[in-house]
Amino acid sequence: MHKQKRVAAINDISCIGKCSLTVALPVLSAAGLETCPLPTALLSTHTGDFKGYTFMDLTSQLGPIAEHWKSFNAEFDAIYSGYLGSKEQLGFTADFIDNFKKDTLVLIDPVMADHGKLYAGFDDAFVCGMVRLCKKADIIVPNITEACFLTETPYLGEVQKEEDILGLLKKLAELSGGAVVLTGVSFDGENIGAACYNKEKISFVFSKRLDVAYHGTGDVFASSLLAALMQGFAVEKATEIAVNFVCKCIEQTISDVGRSYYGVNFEPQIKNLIKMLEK
Ligand code: PXL
Repeated sequence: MHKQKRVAAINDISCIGKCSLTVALPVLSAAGLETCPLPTALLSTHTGDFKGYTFMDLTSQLGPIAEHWKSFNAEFDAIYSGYLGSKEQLGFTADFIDNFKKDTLVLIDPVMADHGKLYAGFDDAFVCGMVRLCKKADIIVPNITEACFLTETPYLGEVQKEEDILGLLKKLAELSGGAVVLTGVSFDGENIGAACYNKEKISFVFSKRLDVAYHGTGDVFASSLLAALMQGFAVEKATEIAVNFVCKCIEQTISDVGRSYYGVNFEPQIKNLIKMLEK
């Protein structure tokens, strides 16, 4: 008998731009996971680079959806939170975890910043709220910028010193109490990847840095990491799968010039992810 695993994904729908739920749903589904969206906001595009995007906050729907789910005792093998569109949604997500956690892996991607800056609409109060939410996680997946905001560390830049990364990982692990997978780590500028802090053990996975920047790679990373964790891989191996998948998706996108706002072309690479997830 095979019991299908179910994930609750708390994240936004950005209709164009391949990020958040338009990445999480196909990636997790491809991994054989039932994925139940809790949409935090509806946007015409993501908020980076595009001008004049629409934004509809969906906070008022989240409580009633969770209440309905609770009324028939819906259960989740994982809770995955990404882009939370308001401070109230931090509170909602904390309550959702308290109400539904039961043999459940809680993965929190503290989406709020990149390249040294907070995304549009986020402020210091949101960062403090995110610090509190991270305490409920079994695993957090910040990029370097988010990690610096969470730990009140001055931005470490696109290339970092190993001692600074070790210090950052320890602070993040203390802050969350769970495992940490830190993305955007580069010691030499030539290779880029992720650092893993799991039960006091630190490991790194790198791939070649390609001289491009695409939106949504954090979502591709977190979704494929969760897919691998749900498949039973250890955090270190799951990190390797996620780094390799993101690298393949970026390579896939490079020849599609002029589309850097539109996220990565992960779809043609899904078949490779499925292969990587085979045990
Ligand atoms: O990929 C992160 C993300 C998710 N959702 C929205 C965003 C961003 C990054 O800019 O704007 C709406």
